[in-house]
Amino acid sequence: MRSLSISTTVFALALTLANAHAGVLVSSTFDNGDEGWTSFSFAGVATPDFSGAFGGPGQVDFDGTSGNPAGSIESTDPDNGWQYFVAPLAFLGDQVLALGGALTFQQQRRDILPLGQAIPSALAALSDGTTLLVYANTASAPVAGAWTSYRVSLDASAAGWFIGSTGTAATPEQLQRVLGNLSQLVIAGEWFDGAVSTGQPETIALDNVILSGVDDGTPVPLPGTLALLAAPVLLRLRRGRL
Ligand SMILES: [Ca+2]
Repeated sequence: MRSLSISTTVFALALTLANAHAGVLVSSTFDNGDEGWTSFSFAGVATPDFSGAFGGPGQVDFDGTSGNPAGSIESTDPDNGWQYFVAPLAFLGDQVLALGGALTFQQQRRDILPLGQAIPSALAALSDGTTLLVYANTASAPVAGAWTSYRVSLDASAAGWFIGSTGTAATPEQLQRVLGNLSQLVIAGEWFDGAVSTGQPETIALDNVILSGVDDGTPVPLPGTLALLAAPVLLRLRRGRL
């Protein structure tokens, strides 16, 4: 009966892991590269202007040794525009299943700038090419030496979302329409207004970007966390205790 028991346990473990990933539509954990992510320098002074470019398109740097776990990308602010990370094609197109879910990610500061300065007014922005929606930022800036988790709610009520061109609250129908035909998804890539004039460019790292149709209120489901949860069961399996 032991083999049956082990099979049942393995099946249950697989089911648990599958459930932990339930709702994940697309993700970037940067295990082996930048996965097509880039950056963009938008215009704007106090707040980003997503309809205009300051420095325009830019590259990100892949870091194969740093991450949560290893593998992340980072962007060093090259100008006085507003830097945002730009999602690759895998995150675009019809993502209407994300309605009711969330966009989560983690960031870490890789510079020595003092904190508590300017905060970008938009944590993320979405567009279908016609309507640009921004998600109001109430989060604190990432810090050095630790990964800070961020969540962009995609609740069907569209709470927290505003129309970029007017600043008025987005409607549920607008959020659904934009998610159904995504042509742009950007994530804040700098938290300090200004760059080269300080002599210490701001560098922000990004990891574990997850677009999910489920917003269960738990922290970002990291691969490392899943491995940790599974470890005791696997250990017991190896020891023949199950
Ligand atoms: Ca990673």
